[in-house]
Amino acid sequence: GTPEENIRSFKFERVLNQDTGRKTLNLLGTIDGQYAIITAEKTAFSATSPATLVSPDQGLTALNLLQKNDIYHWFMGTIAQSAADNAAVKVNMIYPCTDVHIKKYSAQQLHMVVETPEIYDKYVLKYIKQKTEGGRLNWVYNILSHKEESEKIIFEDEDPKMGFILLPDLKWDLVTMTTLYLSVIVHRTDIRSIRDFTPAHIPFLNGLRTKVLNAVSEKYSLSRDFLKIYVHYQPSYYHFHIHVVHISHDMGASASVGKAILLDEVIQVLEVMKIAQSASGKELGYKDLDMTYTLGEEHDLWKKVFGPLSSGAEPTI
Ligand code: M7G
Repeated sequence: GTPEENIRSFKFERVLNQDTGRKTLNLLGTIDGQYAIITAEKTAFSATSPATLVSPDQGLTALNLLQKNDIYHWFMGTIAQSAADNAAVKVNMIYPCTDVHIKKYSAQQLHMVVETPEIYDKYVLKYIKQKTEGGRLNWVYNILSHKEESEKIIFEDEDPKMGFILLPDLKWDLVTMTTLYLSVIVHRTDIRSIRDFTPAHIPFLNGLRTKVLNAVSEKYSLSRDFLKIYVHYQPSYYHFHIHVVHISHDMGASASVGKAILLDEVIQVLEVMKIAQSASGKELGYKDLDMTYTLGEEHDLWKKVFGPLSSGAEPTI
């Protein structure tokens, strides 16, 4: 069926997660007998039309006074909406989804873990290799080959080694400037995560940073210091990419310590490694660092590696 037909035939099974602060809801269900995830997020108020909020046809179409007390009044209301240019909700559907998706979108307890170079070599690298197989990166290759989302590309540098594609992240609604969320996906396929970076990559990262900042500030007339540029460790997808987000967008876990690392910081760490490298004669890189980050209990790395290690057992990866 079409995406619209599929989403309409979604059979609800259970709530995976709900965040009343962020106004998001993650649902698990099935479509044609296959698992699917639907995530819904109420959109931010449009900053471009605050003047019409109280208008009965363009803003609050219905109002119901709940209570008043002295100078304080509270109402419940409905608001004028249009799916095309003033939507009430952004809905994402993953269909068919895998077990990994179900875990990722489920509520779960987090743990801080320290990934030493030894743990990385012995277990995590194996996990990462598994996660690059089985079509998990198809969406990335579709973007890089212009098979999907090509009309959304904001900027492309086609160089196979230094190049990349800059385009909207699927999390962005494409209109709300203060929730701007873009991705940079590099053309080269030899970098799975920041663990693969060495001082030799400094020119590559500096070039990327400059070109991305120029392209974004030009396209959206945004001052550069309104942009937060970071990478994830661990990411969900092991093909190197960068997140470019508006400074006013409160991203929650996705942009917090224990998950997000500023690109500028990565470059600085590599600069210091370069100095240490020439002083010691020893090749250095992100593979040599202890990486501290948060992991959810449903994450395979917790289940198979860090969970067992924390209770003195041998990892099962
Ligand atoms: P990540 O750091 O690997 O994982 O980032 P995260 O999802 O835990 O943050 C991958 C980024 O790619 C996320 O910000 C996703 O929203 C985004 N993304 C994922 N998919 C499957 C797509 C897609 O098909 N198209 C686009 N444009 N972005 C995607």
